[in-house]
Amino acid sequence: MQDGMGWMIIDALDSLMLMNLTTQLEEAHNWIHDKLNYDIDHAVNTFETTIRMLGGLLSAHYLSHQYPELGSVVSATNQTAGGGGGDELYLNKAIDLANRLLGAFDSPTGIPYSSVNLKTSQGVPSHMDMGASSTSEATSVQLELKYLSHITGDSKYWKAAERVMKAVDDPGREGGLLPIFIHPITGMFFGENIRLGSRGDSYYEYLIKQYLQTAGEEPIYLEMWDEALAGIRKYLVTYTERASLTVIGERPFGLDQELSPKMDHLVCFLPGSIAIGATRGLPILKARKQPWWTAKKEEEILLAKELTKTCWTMYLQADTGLSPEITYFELDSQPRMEANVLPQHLNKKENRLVALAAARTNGYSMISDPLDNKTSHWRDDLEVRILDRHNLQRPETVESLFYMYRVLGDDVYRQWGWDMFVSFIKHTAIEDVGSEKKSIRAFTSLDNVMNVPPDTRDNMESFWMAETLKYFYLLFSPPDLLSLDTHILNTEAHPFPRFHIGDQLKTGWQRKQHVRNPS
Ligand code: DMJ
Repeated sequence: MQDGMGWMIIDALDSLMLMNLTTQLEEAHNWIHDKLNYDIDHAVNTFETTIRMLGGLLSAHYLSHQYPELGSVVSATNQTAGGGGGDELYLNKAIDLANRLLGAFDSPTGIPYSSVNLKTSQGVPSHMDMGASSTSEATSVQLELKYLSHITGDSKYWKAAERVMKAVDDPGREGGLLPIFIHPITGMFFGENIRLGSRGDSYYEYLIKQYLQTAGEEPIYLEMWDEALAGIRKYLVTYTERASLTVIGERPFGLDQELSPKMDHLVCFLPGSIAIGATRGLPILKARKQPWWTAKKEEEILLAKELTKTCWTMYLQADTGLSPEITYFELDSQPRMEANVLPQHLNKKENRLVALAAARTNGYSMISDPLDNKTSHWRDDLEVRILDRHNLQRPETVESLFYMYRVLGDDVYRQWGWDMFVSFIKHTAIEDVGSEKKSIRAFTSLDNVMNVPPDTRDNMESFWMAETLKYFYLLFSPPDLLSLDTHILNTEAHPFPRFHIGDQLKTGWQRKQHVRNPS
């Protein structure tokens, strides 16, 4: 592995294309051409390699074909036969990588092992958690595998992806909410920890995105998403004690046990997913005219707005203006849940939304009121623990700001995004001390966002360039750049086109008939 796997380079490829950074793109292209070799005797994480490497190569392939002016560094040898732009280098590398990754899915249940050796294509179980795989990791490789089947016409990737989805759905878990570990040998969930933070998050994200990916031709995923969102609202959505901020809690010991008021920054992907799920990627004014629009969708949009605001408080609470990794929220001693804030007698749907907003927010008009920086009632609802004060330059909040802005067109999301961007530049940019001109050499994660100046970490995750910066860029771009009614972005922000499923590919499985808990 002398030259490494080029994580940064490949994860950033499509950002370079979208931002028209042609010099860097040419260097990246040449490195991939000359150095990238996946024939290495080394175990890699199945999920991370799929979302970052396979996802990055596939979106570079897509953009270089669809927008040749963006991927304009193709060498003659790699050019598609017949011209028309495009670069087969990315697709060839993607196919080679995917064939190696497929060995991870060769388990008795089809649930992928947590790692895979790229040379032997042998799955490697996790060294921890009794060999169980993370639920979100097993279920967040589907968009990439399915898109590859669509491009190549080879259904083997698609089938591997669908087999996992059947395996996690078969047990028929209450409210569509899954524990965060699942065993690849037995197919049994491991523990009862249910959360939308680490190891749970992108399971939910990929339900709605799988539905959108195939232009609505796999309705099973809309059903699963609707069920899970109802489960989230029933078991996890709660409100803070003073300011009635809407929070997604965790159920570490199962749905019938106590709600934990812990919210990872990772959970902040959720409002964006709810917004594109409700409108199917359309701007809201268009979505409201569609035959499938219902009062429930309005409630979901309300929830997305409330959650985006909560995610924004995670930034606003810190002196750096940047969010810590985890925030704890102060709840009532008996946490208020949506079901118990809604007046029981309400059944007329035109009143439900108003009642929902008013009753939930306990007297505060949280949606329209700006958060007053001078008064502290909302600040007293947030607590950051010593071990959780770091910031890895994660994307989830700006990701949701991007989706909320595209769907709702409310400038407040650009304003919050701009404030966040300024804070990132101020506190995570490392200046080049050697140069005479003031210039930025790199960016870094932070150790403690609550102090100014913050302690830095000398580490930059590849999602900073793949996701966080791309979402900032897209937040301020015109809506026809990666239009959301024709694209989806994978969980690492790599864009793929939506497509029709065709005759060769099919879902191939049905949900078992469980007595599923009504919402
Ligand atoms: C990324 O790799 C992906 O967004 C993943 O879904 C979650 N973790 C990081 C970013 O926080």
